[in-house]
Amino acid sequence: MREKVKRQQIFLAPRKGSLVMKFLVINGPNLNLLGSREPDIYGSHSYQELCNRLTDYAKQHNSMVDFCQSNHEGALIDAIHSAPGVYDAIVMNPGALTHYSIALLDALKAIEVPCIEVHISNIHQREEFRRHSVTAAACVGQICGLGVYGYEAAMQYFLVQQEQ
Ligand code: CA2
Repeated sequence: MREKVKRQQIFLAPRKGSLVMKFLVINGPNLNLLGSREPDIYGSHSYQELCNRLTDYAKQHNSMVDFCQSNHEGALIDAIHSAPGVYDAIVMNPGALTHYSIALLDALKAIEVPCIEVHISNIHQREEFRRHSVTAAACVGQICGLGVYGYEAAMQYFLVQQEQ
């Protein structure tokens, strides 16, 4: 009997080194050009630097992150469809597709993986057409105007939620 209890305790204890969360970070059209121009709006970090920063952040929190950047709407939809059963949370900057892609909205609605929408710039301080997000309706929330830190803030939100 004592032997049985011991085995149960071993099974229930969190495995040393096991992942806390698996994130998928999706970036839409033109975000591969980060850092190459318009630094006043999008900052000076390159896309690769953003990925490195988020990879480090995930590692510090015993988590992992995969990235998808595409200039093609269909590829972004495929990435969203691939998330269930693989990732715990999505952090997504749909780029300009934010403002008009009902297809991305439908893809996010079709899955149960929670998503936070991130924008590097403050879309509410910019042109009128950037102020509305079509995709945010399928997201837990939206972070904008905090630069690339916004991606990290979104990951942190999911990590805190996961702890509760
Ligand atoms: O602020 C954001 O993160 C945006 O999602 C960025 C999109 C824009 O269409 C959205 O309204 C707001 C554009 C991304 C273009 O990124 C570039 C970055 C550097 C150089 C060229 C493009």
